[in-house]
Amino acid sequence: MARTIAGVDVLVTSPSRNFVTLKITTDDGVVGWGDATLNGRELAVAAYLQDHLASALVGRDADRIEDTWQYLYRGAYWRRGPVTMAAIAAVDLALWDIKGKALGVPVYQLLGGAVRDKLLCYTHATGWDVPELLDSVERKREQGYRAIRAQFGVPGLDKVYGVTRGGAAYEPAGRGGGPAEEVWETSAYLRHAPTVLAAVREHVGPELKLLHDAHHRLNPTEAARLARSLEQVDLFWLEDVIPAENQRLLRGVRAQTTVPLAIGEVFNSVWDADRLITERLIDYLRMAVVHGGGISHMRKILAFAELYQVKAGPHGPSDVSPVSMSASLHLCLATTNFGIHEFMGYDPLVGEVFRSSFRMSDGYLRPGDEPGLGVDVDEAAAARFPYVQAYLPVAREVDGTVKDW
Ligand code: KDG
Ligand code: MG
Repeated sequence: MARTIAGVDVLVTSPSRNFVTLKITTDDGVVGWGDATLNGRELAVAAYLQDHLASALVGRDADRIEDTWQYLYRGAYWRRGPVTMAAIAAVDLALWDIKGKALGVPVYQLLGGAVRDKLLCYTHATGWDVPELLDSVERKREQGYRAIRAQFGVPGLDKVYGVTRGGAAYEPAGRGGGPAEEVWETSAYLRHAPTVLAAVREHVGPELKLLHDAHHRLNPTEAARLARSLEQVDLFWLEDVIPAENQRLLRGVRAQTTVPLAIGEVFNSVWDADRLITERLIDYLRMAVVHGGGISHMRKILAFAELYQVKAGPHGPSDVSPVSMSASLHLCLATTNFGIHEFMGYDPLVGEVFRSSFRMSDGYLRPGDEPGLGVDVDEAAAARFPYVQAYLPVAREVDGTVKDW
């Protein structure tokens, strides 16, 4: 018997940071949750869902996940883009959650069943100078992590994105007011990065998996120089060495280095990633289910990537809500070409709103046994944390020119 979508509600909540959450309720009382968080542009996705999708969804067959995906993607005429794809992802995740709950199975069972028991995850270490960074790495090692992303300050600069001083926690979005501005100087970074990462490698020994994110700040020549200077550090990956849309230019970087490359956290559809996959210009695809159209689209992209020996290395910062984190866990459990997942962790307030059954220990993420995606949202708690304007910072060159992300 068909199960019909009866209610569509959008929640915007800010337990330490903003999240956009979609609730779909069926006529027989099953509730599914989706994530539509787009860091710094949250209200645009909330409006897309509320003003343009909600009424079109009510009355549809909740079991027809693929048909609903096609209806929202092909039917709208306007395709792709982060706002559209995050909105479609939220609907998709909520419908997978509903199907799992209705059938009494975790979502990964619906995707063919697990091909592994747990996901290897990397987390973040950050410190302005080498002693602070090593301290941060040690704290993450004590928590059991076997893979760590190391970010550090640059002499001469006041701030560097993703880097804190004095052991403070890092959060991508600054809360209250407009975007902060930071000055960036690539030459100083290129001089400094090899020494710092070599010091980290020497400190941790050969086994720990070390990663580094260049946050799209380099041109291909600078990227090749950086990668070559890091060959001996044995990085697990070097991330976002050039702006993600400059795909053809990645060939030049690739030809110069054997350091594994990861790109794609800003991608929204297979069309953003096809050249990188088919020419195997990357080793890891960073797309997240919330920004890549949900489980339905991401599983096709990962199946396509499998043909080219490109692995999934999904984005998992604090701005990917526990609902998407869990959806990504279920998808990656059932995906052969999974490599590693980012797990930045959440402020304790996030746990007051999102009750997740996944567990992180020993550097691995494991699912719970609940049917569906295994995340429940406490709506009363969500209402206690209203939206706060928050943005990623904007970087400028020393002369004031806006710099690439
Ligand atoms: O919203 C964007 C941030 O989450 C992103 O900049 C963080 O680069 C990032 C990463 O790899 O987690
Ligand atoms: Mg990144």
